[in-house]
Amino acid sequence: MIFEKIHTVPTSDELTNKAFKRASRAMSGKTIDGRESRLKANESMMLTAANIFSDNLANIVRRFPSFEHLPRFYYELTDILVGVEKLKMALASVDWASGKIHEVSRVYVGKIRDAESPETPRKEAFGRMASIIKSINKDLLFLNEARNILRKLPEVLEEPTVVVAGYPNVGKSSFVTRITGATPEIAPYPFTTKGVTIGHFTRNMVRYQVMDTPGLLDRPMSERNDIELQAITAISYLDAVVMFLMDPSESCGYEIKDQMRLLKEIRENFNLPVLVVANKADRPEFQKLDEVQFNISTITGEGIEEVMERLLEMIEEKRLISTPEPDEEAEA
Ligand SMILES: Nc1nc2c(ncn2[C@@H]2O[C@H](COP(=O)(O)OP(=O)(O)OP(=O)(O)O)[C@@H](O)[C@H]2O)c(=O)[nH]1
Ligand SMILES: [Mg+2]
Repeated sequence: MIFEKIHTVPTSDELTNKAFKRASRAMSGKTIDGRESRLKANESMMLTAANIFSDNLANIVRRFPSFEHLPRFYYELTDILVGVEKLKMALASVDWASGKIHEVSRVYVGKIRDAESPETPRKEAFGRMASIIKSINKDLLFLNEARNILRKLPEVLEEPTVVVAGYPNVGKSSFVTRITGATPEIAPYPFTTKGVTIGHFTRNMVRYQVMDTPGLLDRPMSERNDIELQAITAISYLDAVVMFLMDPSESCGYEIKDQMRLLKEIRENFNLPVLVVANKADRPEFQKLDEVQFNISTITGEGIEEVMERLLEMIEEKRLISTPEPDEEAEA
């Protein structure tokens, strides 16, 4: 998972305790007598503390993904959930503190060497370092909160994806189970209670992912607030095609005209190819509709193979459009 590398971000107190504890442990067991050895001991304590601080701070920054290289899907979700600008600023503060600690340690190496009693400048250096770290405590707390939120993002791989949309009860889960042949995993998704279901299937040695989106693409967009809309829109940055599943038997409890309206909205809000499929063809109330490209039944299996072939074709067509030919690129 993209955000899994991020460890717990320590608070300023935790970080300071750790650095000073290590610094004094580095000295334990050593006999210190004479000016030269006192000097060395204090210098070494201070450098140890400075190293612990800067290693820890550098690790915090390094473990957050670089936002420029984050897949757009995750970038959008990160932005809604914690704010990319705020994250960048907090990370910049951590970076700043690391530089500052380094500077203090450079200055105080000299001071310790020149001092009458080297304990005094070493203690002063510790004080400076502690207050630098204290000054970024709010950034550390924010980063830890961000980390806890981002870790819960669904693991959506950069694999070609079929996003299954449609009103509740039309048979989305039945379809996903049928084509993936396994119980798909459920991943939490921001602003949904049910999360997204992600399953996989392989065709011609290529692995595809199917994403069922209960609660996301199953009711009119007009009922959504801005944040929910942004969470929904993030899906359109996946390498995906949408399969809009309808239930023309209306046994799902929603009228055809409402289902049609949702289809229209998805077409308007998503810059992704949409395949319209009608399910429950086995039911007596089933009706064939002009807008529908395939009629299927997840119970009898009728039409499913044809739908799969068409979806893979659409993924391929989308690829050809969005990936420029090598010579086209050379011309640009
Ligand atoms: N007759 C018939 N019933 C079906 C078919 N596909 C699904 N169903 C039934 O429709 C109901 C809803 O199916 P689900 O797959 O849970 O529908 P869903 O779209 O995932 O529903 P939500 O998760 O609530 O959004 C279940 O009772 C299924 O057994 C079909 O092809 N024919
Ligand atoms: Mg379902």
